[in-house]
Amino acid sequence: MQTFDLFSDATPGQPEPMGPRAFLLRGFALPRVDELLPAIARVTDAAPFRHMVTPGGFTMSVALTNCGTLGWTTDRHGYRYSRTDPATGLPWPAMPEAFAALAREAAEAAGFPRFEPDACLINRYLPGARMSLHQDKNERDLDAPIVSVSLGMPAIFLFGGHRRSDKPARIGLHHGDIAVWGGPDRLRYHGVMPLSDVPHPVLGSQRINFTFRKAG
Ligand code: MD3
Ligand code: FE
Repeated sequence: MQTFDLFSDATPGQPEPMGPRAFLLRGFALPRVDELLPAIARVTDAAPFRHMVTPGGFTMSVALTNCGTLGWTTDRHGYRYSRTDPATGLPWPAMPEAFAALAREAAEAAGFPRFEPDACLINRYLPGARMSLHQDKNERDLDAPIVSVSLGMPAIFLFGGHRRSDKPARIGLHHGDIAVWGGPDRLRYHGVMPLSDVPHPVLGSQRINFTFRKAG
């Protein structure tokens, strides 16, 4: 069953600019949620969420998995993209067609036509989980945008500048929102504030974010 929020009968809003080539597409994923949730379940049945360790030796509060040709991983040796799940040695699950189509449409709406992601990182936040300020720079093709889909509980996204010391803006990300970053905004520092427990009617006490990239 599809559930709707107060604004779901409004025509989709214009992309909201967050930077020169960074846009927030409020509610863009809502018409697809009924396809996305079973697709996520198929991925996580084959490659369950797990907490990885950073090169500095900290266990991440966010649990993650991947689908697509390449998956993002971290361990004591560093961050990298891998064709296989380190837990099983098997290839990551294929990227569901519903995922790839949504990522392409969102990128196009934000001015990045012909986006063909080969990696989809799926992050799961439970209450208290956070992501400290960082840059995403393990991808070979830094000209391709990043597309991020938020589902479940809301989060406060921190959108910084090109130096770690630049004071970040705080942006609320809600169920169904998609953000797209490219060009000069691609390497901006960003993070997520510790998640408050405001259970979502469908997903409960969790936030799921999936991020599409061209990594190879
Ligand atoms: C902004 N994930 O997995 S959305 C990550 O909500 C990550 O799980 C967050 O940061 C999350 O690396 C934030 C994705 C995102 C990705 C790349 C960006 C935001 C970005 C690059 C530049 C600016
Ligand atoms: Fe990131």
